[in-house]
Amino acid sequence: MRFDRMIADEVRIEPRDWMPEGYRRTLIRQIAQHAHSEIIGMQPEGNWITRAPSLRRKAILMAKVQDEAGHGLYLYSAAETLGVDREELLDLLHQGKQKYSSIFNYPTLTWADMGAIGWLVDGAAIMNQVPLCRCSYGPYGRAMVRICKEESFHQRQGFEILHTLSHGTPAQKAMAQDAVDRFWWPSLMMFGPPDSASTHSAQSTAWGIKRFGNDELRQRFVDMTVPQADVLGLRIPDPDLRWDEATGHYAFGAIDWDELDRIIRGDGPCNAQRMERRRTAHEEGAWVRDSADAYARKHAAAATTTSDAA
Ligand code: FAQ
Repeated sequence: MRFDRMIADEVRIEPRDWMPEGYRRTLIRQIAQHAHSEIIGMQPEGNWITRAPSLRRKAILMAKVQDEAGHGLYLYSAAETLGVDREELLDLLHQGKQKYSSIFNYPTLTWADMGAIGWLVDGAAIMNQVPLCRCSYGPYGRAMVRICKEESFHQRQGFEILHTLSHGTPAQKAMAQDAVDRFWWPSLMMFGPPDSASTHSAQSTAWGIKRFGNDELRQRFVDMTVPQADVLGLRIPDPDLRWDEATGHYAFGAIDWDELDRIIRGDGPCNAQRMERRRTAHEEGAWVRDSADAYARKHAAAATTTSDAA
C-alpha cells in the first residue's frame, strides 16, 4: 500500500495523502493534547508576571508566555490540516474529553519555580519534542522545528534564573533548591507511563509519529540534566540517583506512577483551578473571536465585490 511504503521510505505524509483512520485519529489526539498543554501551560507562569523581581525578568517572562500561546496556535493549525476544527478541539478540552500534560497541574509557589519550569519542564519538553521534528506527518514535524528552537531559548532562561538564585543569598539558594525538589519528579512524569504501560507507543512508533519510547527519552533527560545540576550547584532530590558504569547511564529511583494516574484522572493539586481558568478565559474571549469573524466576513465580502467589479 502507498501509505505503508511512504512510512517505510521515510517520505512525509501530507494532508492530502490518503492515511488510515487510526493514524489520523492518533495524530489528532496527540497534537491536540500538545496544543492544550501549551495554552494551559501559560497559567503557572502567568501567575508570576505581575510579581517578577525586575522589569527585565518581567519582559522575558511575558515573551515566554506569549511564545506558549504561539506554540498552541501552530499546533492547533497543524491539527486542523487533519480535518478538525480548533473550536471543536477546545470544546473537547473544556468538556474534559481531551487531556493536557500532567505537569501543569502543579502550583508555582515561588519565583524560583519560573527557573525550575524553564530548566526542567522546557528541558523535558525539548528532549521529547526534538524527535517529533522527524514525525512522519509533515505539518506536525514542521511546527515542531520552530517550537523546539523557542523551547531551547526557554530552557536557557530557566537555567539562568536558577543559576542567579543559587549563587545569591542562602535564602535564594534554598528557594531554588525547593523549586527543583518539587519539579524534579513531575518533570520525569511528563514523558508518560513506562513503555510497559504505554497504550500508544508501539503503534505510534510503527507509524513514525513517535521515534523513541517514553522510557528512553526519560533516561536521556536524566543523563542530560544531572551534570547541569552540578553546574547550578543544586541537588537532584533522588537518593537512588547514581552513575552506572555498566550501562553508561544514570540510574534513578522509582517514579510514583499512582501520582501520575491521579493527575491524569483530574485529581492533581491544580486540575480544577486550571480548567476553571481556561473555561473562563474562553468565555471572556468570545467577543474577540466574534470581532475577528465579523472582520474576516467584511473583508471577504469586499474582496468578492472588488473581483466582481474587475
Ligand atoms: N500527562 O500511551 P501513552 C509543553 C496519557 S510540553 C497527561 O504513552 P502517548 C511545553 C496519554 O495521552 C508538554 N497525560 O501515550 C511547555 C494517553 O492517554 P490517551 C506537552 C499523559 O501519546 C513548557 C495515556 O496517558 N508535550 O507543553 C501523560 O503515546 C513550559 C497513555 O500514554 C507534548 O504533548 C502526561 N504526562 O505518549 C509549555 C508532547 N503521559 O490519550 C508551557 C507530545 C501520558 O490515550 C510551559 N506528546 N499521558 O487518553 C507526546 O510526545 C506523547 O503524547 C506523550 C505520551 C509522550 C506525552
